Amino acid sequence: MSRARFLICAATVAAAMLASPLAWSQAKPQRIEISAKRFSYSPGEITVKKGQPVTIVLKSQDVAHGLRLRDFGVNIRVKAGGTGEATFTPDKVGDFTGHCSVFCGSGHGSMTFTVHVVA
Ligand SMILES: [Cu+2]
Repeated sequence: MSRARFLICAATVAAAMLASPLAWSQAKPQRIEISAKRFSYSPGEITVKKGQPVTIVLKSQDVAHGLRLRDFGVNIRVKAGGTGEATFTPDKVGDFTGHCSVFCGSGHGSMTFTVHVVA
């Protein structure tokens, strides 16, 4: 093997070793369970990292509910007592408000959720 070829080979191996922990973390989103009950979410806010994929698992404790996060193109809808999930990768830092996306009664309009995205 020529010296140049060896160097290219070594560089490829090093790059693969550096890249693999990242690939692993992206393949395993952080799972966060949220329960929905008229007319709030529990927890009502979460903090996640920019660039780190997250799976939100929404569980209804009573009637049908939803959770829409417009900023991240997420809309989870669940039936009464049901569970649903969605995965997204926050691509911007800030505080974002989500809303219930299934009419669930008198307090539906004020049923909100906050996502804090940190760097
Ligand atoms: Cu609702």
